[in-house]
Amino acid sequence: MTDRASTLVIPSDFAFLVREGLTREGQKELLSKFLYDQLGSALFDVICLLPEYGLTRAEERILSRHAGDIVKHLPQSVAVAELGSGTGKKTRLLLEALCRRQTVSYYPIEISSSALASCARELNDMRCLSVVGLEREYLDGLLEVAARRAEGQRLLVLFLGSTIGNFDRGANGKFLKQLRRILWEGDFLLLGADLEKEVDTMLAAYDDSLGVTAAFNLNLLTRINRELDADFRLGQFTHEVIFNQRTRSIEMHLRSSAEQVVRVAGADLTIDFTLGESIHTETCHKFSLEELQQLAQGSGFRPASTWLDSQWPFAETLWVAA
Ligand code: AVJ
Repeated sequence: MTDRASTLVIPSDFAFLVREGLTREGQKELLSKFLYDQLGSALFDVICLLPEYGLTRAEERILSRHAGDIVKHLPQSVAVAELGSGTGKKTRLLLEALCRRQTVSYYPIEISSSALASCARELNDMRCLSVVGLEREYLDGLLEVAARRAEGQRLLVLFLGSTIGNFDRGANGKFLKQLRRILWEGDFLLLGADLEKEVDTMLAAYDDSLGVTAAFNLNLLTRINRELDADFRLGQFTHEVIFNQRTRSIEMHLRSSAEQVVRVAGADLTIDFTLGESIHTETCHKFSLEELQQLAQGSGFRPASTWLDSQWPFAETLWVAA
């Protein structure tokens, strides 16, 4: 791999968006996609192994148990595009089921080149598969896949792991409508969504006892220090997780434990923090089944089927573009 991993976002873009988020009136904010540089992606892989973070294992159980069932809903010839491939481990379960009936073109779309590379490695031995990775934003990548599809071929879009939860409410519907517009009627979306559960369970999933999620969150500041020549002192910020009752979302914050001034030279920026002021770094919305139903219908899909896990409330839902 080349060292492009750390410059996925053209630096000026990164600088611009960091500047915009940190100079905003009221709540300071950094976009959660910036959590996934090479180190952040590796830390997220560790998060998926934490006892408190049941989400990934729930989805793996669903896919290993029901992949055959899911595939039965699909027509003979489908190409598969995935938004945010991660390591490819979960996808493998589904692709194996598909490969029993056809050769498969698989297009992982990822802004993290390190994740893209590990996904390609993970699936390397699957002879029935051709993998074309796209280092793009989701919808840009999907437009490209849609343009390449063969005549008469259906698309199956995978959007797993409850990444949809990273959108604010309202923004998720808008995103799904945009996605729907790229698809043809009869194409499919397989959406993984983490469901509402006991508040303590949700909080612990994002505030684990080993401190891996704290490191994942704080890594964003090291990334800004490194890429934008900033002087965030990591010891002066703490990882904080809250459940926002109004939006029914977990929120990750980095809270300043001192009154301080931080310089971000690469964004030509000097920021004041008051004691206790926070930067909002991620929203992880938790869904209800009714809400998913409404989201499907509101964005031009017809929900075809839903699979649940018996141990951790999580839904895998298959939608058809209507
Ligand atoms: C990858 C966005 C699904 O929201 O649960 C995990 C990211 N952040 N722990 C999530 C995450 C902190 C994760 N998603």
